Amino acid sequence: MTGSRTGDYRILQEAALRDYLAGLPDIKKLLGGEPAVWSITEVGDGNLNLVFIVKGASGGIAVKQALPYVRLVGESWPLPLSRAHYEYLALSRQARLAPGLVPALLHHNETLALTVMELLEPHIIMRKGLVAGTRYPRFVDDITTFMARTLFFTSDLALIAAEKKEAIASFAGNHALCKITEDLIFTDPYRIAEQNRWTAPYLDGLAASLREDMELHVAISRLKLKFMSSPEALLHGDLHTGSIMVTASETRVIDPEFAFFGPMGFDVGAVLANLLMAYFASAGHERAAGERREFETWMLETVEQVWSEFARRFLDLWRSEASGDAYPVSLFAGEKGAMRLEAERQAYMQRLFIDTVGFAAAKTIRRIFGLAHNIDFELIEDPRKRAISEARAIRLARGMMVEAAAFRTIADVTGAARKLREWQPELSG
Ligand code: SR1
Ligand code: MG
Repeated sequence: MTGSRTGDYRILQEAALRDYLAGLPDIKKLLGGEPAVWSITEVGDGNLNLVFIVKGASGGIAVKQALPYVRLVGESWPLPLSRAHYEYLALSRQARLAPGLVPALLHHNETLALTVMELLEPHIIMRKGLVAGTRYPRFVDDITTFMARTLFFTSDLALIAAEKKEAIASFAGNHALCKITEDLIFTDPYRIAEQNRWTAPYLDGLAASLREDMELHVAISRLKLKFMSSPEALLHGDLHTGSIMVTASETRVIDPEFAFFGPMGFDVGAVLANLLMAYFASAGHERAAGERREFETWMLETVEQVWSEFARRFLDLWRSEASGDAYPVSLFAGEKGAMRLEAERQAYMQRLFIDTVGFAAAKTIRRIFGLAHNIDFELIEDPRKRAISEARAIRLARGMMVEAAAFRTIADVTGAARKLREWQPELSG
């Protein structure tokens, strides 16, 4: 499966990619027919890479190649190609831990920073479906299975200490991608930064207030420290709804190039934040007032179920599959030990919930005031309407970040979101 290390990196445009793929016997066979008539389309709409869809007479594939710079910004922002290696490593591990929930890997070439994967069709990027108001009945089961299994089985609850430390080391080189997160999520939205942007002029006042808000600066700095210094488990690292492809009956998690060992709440918070943003954006996509109420009800139910099902699955794994060096069995013998350990499991989940709430808030604020925005809000054409949706999301996020511990349950979060849906913010301009 792994390609050769010979030759230098070069960006493969259509002709070169065709030749390259034609030289891979298994891929050539899968595509079928003459390479000259394969259709090759560049479809990458993410911030970093090239993505091609290639179709032949009998099949299709997706090809992802890392660029040596940030695509969204250009060559002025170099970025190591090694992220393709970490993405491949993460995908391989996720495929073992959560079978059927990531795309199948067909070929990888380290030198070209290129990976060939199964073509996900008719799957679409979940974010696009949510903007259109589509509900996904498999989503809760699939994403909570993915998170519970990938996080639990890469944690000290499942791994012995030596394995865990080796695993941390194998992802430690992905620090350039971590630095993007450290800057774009945990720092820039709270200071003047060249690449920040927001819905001006309506959110000018809110942007300025974020830069003055010392309680928020303390809270985001605590989260940043936790992100940098808590290698709890192998994270996907960028688990937003643009990294999830869906149909009504299937879910696939893609793009783990930000993978590293970090705090579990960062992944869980990413999913919750992006669902909450889709919820707040929904009002801005209405053509008639109230037409998306049922969708919005489903969104908040989904937020609740994502946390509760994740927690249930994670705890079940802990009760039945714990084989790591943490919480030695010998320290929790007998009925008394079992009861105390169960109480500790509940306390652990409560701490994880507080982390999740905080990270979800950080993920929300960065999409409204930082460099990289999301189409949930961006596709709201009327900037005033967009600003109203964004201001509601920010009000919730500030509370979640500064008073994370006041949100005892996920229903506290959805309850606050539901109330804010009716709140009319005062806008600038
Ligand atoms: C410069 S990269 C901007 C963002 O795109 C990725 O999807 C990550 O979320 C990153 O923060
Ligand atoms: Mg991505």
